[in-house]
Amino acid sequence: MSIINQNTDTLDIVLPGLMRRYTERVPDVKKILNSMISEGIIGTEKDIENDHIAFRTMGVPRLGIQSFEKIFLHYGYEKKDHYFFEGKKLDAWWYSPPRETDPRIFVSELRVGDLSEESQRIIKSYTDEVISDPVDNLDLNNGEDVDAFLHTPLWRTPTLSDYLTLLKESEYAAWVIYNRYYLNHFTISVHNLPEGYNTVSDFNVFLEKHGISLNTSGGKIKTSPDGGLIQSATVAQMLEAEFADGETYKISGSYVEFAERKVLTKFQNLPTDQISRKNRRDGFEATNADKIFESTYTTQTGK
Ligand code: OOG
Ligand code: NI
Repeated sequence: MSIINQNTDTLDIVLPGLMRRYTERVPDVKKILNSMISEGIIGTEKDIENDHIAFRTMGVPRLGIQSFEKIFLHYGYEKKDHYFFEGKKLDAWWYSPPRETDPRIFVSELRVGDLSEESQRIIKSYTDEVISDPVDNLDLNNGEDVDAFLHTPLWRTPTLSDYLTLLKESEYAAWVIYNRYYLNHFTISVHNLPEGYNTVSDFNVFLEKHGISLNTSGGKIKTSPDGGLIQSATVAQMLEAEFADGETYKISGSYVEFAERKVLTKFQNLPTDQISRKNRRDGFEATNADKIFESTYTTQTGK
């Protein structure tokens, strides 16, 4: 077996593992998929094209993107463009997949050093428990180990008071201190769906008809300046979270995103049945992403 095949075989364990736990945590996923099936938009869940998945990380030594990305680089993902979110104090990169059928990956990282002394002290009190880069101690060829790693806490359960202090300064920081590497969202590609559902605008109508709440930050439809990437997202599902000492509190979990990628101008004359992923607008867009991050923010979840 070639190295490439071995690595994508492992990816075929890791990706379904992520989707399984995410689907359990986010009831909107099943609700949307079941509504798509009952309305005849798709035959089965397998007909869904997953445009991308996303993760959030803490930018501290031994963790953050430099650690996390080693997992997916090993499976043949390729690091692409960088995005910077000044107001939210975040960096992000996207990764293109080894196969056209795999989702892209979007990974962001909190610029912890840009936060107040107090928030930095709180974050480090947790992340300092990680004394060596955990990905270096992982057998990346063992899909079950990687799956377990992505769903095992790297630091102790936070206290509610630390969570609430972080929430005031950075909603992203509070999200990661509790949710860690849990999948932040998966993304349904809408452009290959049947007429009436194949634009974000039409798909949003379908979602709202089925009682799904959409992120309204910057408007429900987020469009890139070049017009080629159109996105929308649900408001994150709330979870009853258990904090240290058994205290419970409702916090944001994960959400679902929708993406429409337009055919690039130079492929405009291709017959529809010959259009594949490489003929469409690729990558991400910082102005869209900036608003999509807010799907987990209290300004959206508290509406
Ligand atoms: C990621 C938000 C950005 C996109 O597709 O631009 C994003 C996040 O909420 O962590 O998903
Ligand atoms: Ni996204």
